[in-house]
Amino acid sequence: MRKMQPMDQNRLETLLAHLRLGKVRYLPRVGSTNDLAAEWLAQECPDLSLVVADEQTAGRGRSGRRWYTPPGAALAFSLILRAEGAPGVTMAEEMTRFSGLGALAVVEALRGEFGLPAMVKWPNDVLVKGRKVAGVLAEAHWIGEHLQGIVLGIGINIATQSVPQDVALNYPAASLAEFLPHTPDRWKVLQAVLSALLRLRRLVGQAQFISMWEDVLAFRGEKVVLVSRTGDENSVTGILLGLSESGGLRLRLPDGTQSVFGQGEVYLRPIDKTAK
Ligand code: BT5
Repeated sequence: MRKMQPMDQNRLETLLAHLRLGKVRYLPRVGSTNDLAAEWLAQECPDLSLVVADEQTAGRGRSGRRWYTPPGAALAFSLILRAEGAPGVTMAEEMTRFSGLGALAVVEALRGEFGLPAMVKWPNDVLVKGRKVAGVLAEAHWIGEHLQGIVLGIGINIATQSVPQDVALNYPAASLAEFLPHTPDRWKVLQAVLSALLRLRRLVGQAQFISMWEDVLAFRGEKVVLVSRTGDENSVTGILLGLSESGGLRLRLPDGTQSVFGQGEVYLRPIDKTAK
């Protein structure tokens, strides 16, 4: 196995200088990059500031679930998107789109840079060959009624040791190394994802963005179940048709009608893998 390239603050700044981000911060170890980025956002850091960590000791998924980032094996980072950096986009109303932005950027990077058949499991997971290689956590931050911005957290499994072994996972997981001849250079992955993010951010409010996202949606045309947060008895089964204008999931229900679901309500499962 190829050894992971070491990183430090200066190297990271040099590596990313051409992207013209805001401030950049590298930490060998942190609780959650999203938490640190949220503190930074509150301190008025510039738009597109970035927190990158080698290891997370309290990485988070949605609804307080855990995200594992062991040292030396994965990518964990959070990009700060200030509200004023995306004119024309009502960030508060577009949270689903921002989860999609992170997932789509990872998909584009994995396809473009590594030729991997990456897909989005709506709304926030990235799958390669049906296994989860990355997750996205978009969190909005407010002062009263004023939206300061969004922290877009992304975790990507790079080397085989990044995949948690002794814990029950909610979906089959894998690392990029399992689909490539060599473990990829995670800093190359970071550069590719950030480039895609910067490009796609400009499109996030447009119809084109939804169709790009829809094009890489996993399980399209297949029977899926949306497991309700309020319990299995409220689960919905249907054929996954695509996305709504706001990035909600469109399903054809057994009675032939169509319905749209928002990301706050449900978890998506293909019909034969209801483990999550
Ligand atoms: C996610 O949540 O998939 C969002 C993960 C976002 C992580 C990034 S890392 C940088 C930033 N800082 C943070 O603290 N978070 C963000 P969700 O869809 O809720 O999935 C969480 C579930 O994924 C867990 O309950 C586990 O079952 C599973 N899981 C945890 N770690 C994993 C890993 N490394 N690979 C695959 N699955 C994992």
